[in-house]
Amino acid sequence: MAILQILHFPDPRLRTIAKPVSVFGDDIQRIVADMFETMYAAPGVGLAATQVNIPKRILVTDTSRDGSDPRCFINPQIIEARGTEQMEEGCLSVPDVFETVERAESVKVQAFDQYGMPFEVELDGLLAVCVQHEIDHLDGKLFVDRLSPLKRSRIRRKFEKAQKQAL
Ligand code: GNR
Ligand code: NI
Repeated sequence: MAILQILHFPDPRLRTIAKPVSVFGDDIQRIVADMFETMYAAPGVGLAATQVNIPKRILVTDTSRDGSDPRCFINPQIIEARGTEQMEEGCLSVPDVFETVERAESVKVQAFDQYGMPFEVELDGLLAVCVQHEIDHLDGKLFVDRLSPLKRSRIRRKFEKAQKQAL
């Protein structure tokens, strides 16, 4: 297992649209194991493969806070969405920024597990928000894209400045 490096906004690789997984083999299981290790180490409640520069439609979550609810969604699709909810979100690719985002309150998701087994699940609360946030990553979107243009450009300037100073 390995802890993978997480890309930071505004890295253009975060804009990649991830490709579906078609073969479920050892390489996918290794990616999933590394993603769990990376998410727990961060720590975060979710991680999309795009964030660790793997352009495949894989996401992992654990919203339990004690490591008791690991979930893996491969090729996830939202087949039903209900209600709206505002929640304060953060992102491991946009460190130290927390802003309120509006999303569906509950979602029904169809996906495959890491062994290629299809499943369907209805989610609400933080887990529903988290899965929508991760699916956005797989589509090259970030939660800052859902904020006002003014807020987004302020955040972008802050990160560009920080990156220049790090050189
Ligand atoms: O750790 C995370 N917390 C979080 C809080 C509210 C809504 C979404 C998230 S996901 C985030 C980890 C992350 O960046 N996943 O892509
Ligand atoms: Ni994120």
